[in-house]
Amino acid sequence: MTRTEAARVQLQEFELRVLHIPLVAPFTTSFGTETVREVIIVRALTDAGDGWGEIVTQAAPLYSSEYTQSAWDVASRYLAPALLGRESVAPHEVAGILEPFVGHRMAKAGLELAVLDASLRATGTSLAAHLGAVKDMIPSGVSVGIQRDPSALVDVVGGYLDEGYVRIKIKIKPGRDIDDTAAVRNAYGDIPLQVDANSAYTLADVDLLSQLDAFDLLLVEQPLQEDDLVDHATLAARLKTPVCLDESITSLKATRDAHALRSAAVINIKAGRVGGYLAARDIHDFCLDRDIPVWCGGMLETGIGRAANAALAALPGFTLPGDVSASDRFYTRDIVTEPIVLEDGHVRVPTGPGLGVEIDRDALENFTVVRETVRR
Ligand code: OSB
Ligand code: MG
Repeated sequence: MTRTEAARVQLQEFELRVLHIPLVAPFTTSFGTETVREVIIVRALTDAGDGWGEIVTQAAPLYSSEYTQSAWDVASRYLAPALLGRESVAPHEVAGILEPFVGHRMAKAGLELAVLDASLRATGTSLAAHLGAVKDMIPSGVSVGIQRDPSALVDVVGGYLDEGYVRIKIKIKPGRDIDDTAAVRNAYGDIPLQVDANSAYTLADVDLLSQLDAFDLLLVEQPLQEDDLVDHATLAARLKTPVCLDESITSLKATRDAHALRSAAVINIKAGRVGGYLAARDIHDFCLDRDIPVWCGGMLETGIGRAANAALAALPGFTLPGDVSASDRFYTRDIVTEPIVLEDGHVRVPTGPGLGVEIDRDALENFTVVRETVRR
């Protein structure tokens, strides 16, 4: 694996924005429905040029404890000032500088990405090359929200299969699990299929969850709570379907613990959830060494985070298709000039410097609802 250096940069200011971007269709999970993507976009202004990042928090603390206002507050009050207080910063130092502040990993990840982008643009290196990517195209899966009823779900899934997505993930929750899964399996035969519960069950549901074993799923994602590593291990021992963790994997340490406890056979890696793309790479490396399959999760990223996810998913250990789908799966208008598209079921890994995408300034302005600059 070739991994390249990133330059030190002198940070001058961080510009933070809250964006409201309409979704093409409502997205429903076990924790709620979104119709607009509320997201924080970060611009790092440096002596070497600008860099862009995305804080993937959602409007409310339902998927994780972080949410827009918590991320905004901690980023503007503590994280950005800590970075701006340094004479110069290299991307690999960002996590250490922000380490004293407990938690808030999505906020940290967004700032780190902006620094990485500025630094890599300055040296002419792509994020993919910097992380150690070995592919130029990655297979693309799609995460499908809960629909009105199983037959509506079958229709929506059919649309994505027609577009060429190579793996389908459906969201489930109590009362919308076995029948939904059966409907999709029966309609489309042996397509690569998996389910995501977003923590909607408890160990008391083990008999119900074992009914999923009949559907030959790739995996069941995060059936139990974020801190239920022991219960996930108990459940995993009772299921034939591999258990995959998402919410529980908050760090390399959590990954180690989950592996030691046998809580999961598969790991979903999301850079935001683990505090950044460099921490995500470390988790990838740990899993690759131990033959633990990983895949790249998503948080309805804009073109900024989506480009970075494509780079991450090109690392050699990402052996399962991830949730890195085309931009038009969520958005009619993205905030980059060349949004990710689906090409024969795959998405292209950007090769330009840094993120390898350019910001569509008009779109960015149009979707901005709040803006603040944090100076040295
Ligand atoms: O659990 O993977 C999840 C979206 C928001 C929060 C949590 C999750 C998701 C998705 C969508 O499943 C993934 C994507 O396509 O971005
Ligand atoms: Mg998930």
